[in-house]
Amino acid sequence: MKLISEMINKFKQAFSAMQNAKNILLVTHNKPDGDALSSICAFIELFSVMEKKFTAYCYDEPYPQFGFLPHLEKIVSNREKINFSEFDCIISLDCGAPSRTMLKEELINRNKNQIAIEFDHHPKIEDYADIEIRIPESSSTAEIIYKFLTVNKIRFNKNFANCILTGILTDTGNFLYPSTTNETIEIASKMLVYGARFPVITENTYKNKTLSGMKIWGKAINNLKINKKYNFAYSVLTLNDLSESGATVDELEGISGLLSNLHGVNALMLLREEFPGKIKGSLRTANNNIDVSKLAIRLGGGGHPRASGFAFDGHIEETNNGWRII
Ligand SMILES: [Mn+2]
Repeated sequence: MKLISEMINKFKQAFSAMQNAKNILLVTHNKPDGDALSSICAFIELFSVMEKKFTAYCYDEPYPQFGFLPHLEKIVSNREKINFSEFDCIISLDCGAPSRTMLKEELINRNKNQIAIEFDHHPKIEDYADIEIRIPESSSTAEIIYKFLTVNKIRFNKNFANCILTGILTDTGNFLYPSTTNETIEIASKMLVYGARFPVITENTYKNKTLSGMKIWGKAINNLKINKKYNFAYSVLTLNDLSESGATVDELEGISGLLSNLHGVNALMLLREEFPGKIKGSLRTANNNIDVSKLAIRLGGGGHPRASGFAFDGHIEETNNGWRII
């Protein structure tokens, strides 16, 4: 396991802060994906083993497809149930930006005796944590948690294993995205030894498409075009595409990953109007010499060099010579 000593120290510091804490708040990002939920469930497992008092919070209710994760039912989504000042330790997981906790104000204005610990693999956006554990080269936050548990000599069990493998599989598109390293696969393999159930995870996270979901994926493939000058592929999903397919916004997850299988292009962009007047964009590349996050940042977003996103106000309209954004 490659880790610099600074990171090992942070892992130890974070663990001792957790040991000293009286009441811990765990929080992951809104619209939680597999990595977000796996990360929070892994910590619920840890604090159950350690017999710590904690509350796990996520602004949006977890999607039922993740019901196979241990402790998922313990995640609270009712903001009223959270009295922020009660906690002496706040742990944010996989959030990218503090705003995605949906508790940004509270986090930024926390009391001096409230320690904030951040675990994340997204590039840094804002400084707010007392202990910032950020490894942008990691495939997933789950992979970072594996290292945290290992450094602190926590005994792995089936629950940890299922959480960590789920985070890795969902954030790497089952090992297909370029964020997958030999270490990622090594960790995944260890998780199988500890009892993670690979088929259960893929059945629930990957092989779970509905007819409307398949149709919207088909639309995105159908709308795919290539700009020959820049060898740049792009596709759009209009409001109309979404309503015709009957797909929900959640079912759009993973489309850009699918489109990025297109061979031989420099990069790919997917624009989708999920709500009237609100456009979301994702950028992907398989080319190590291209950093799509630079373009995403120019467009007000951010992300990783190989996978980033942005959002802006506008409306996608189909014209005789392609699409237009107004
Ligand atoms: Mn993640």
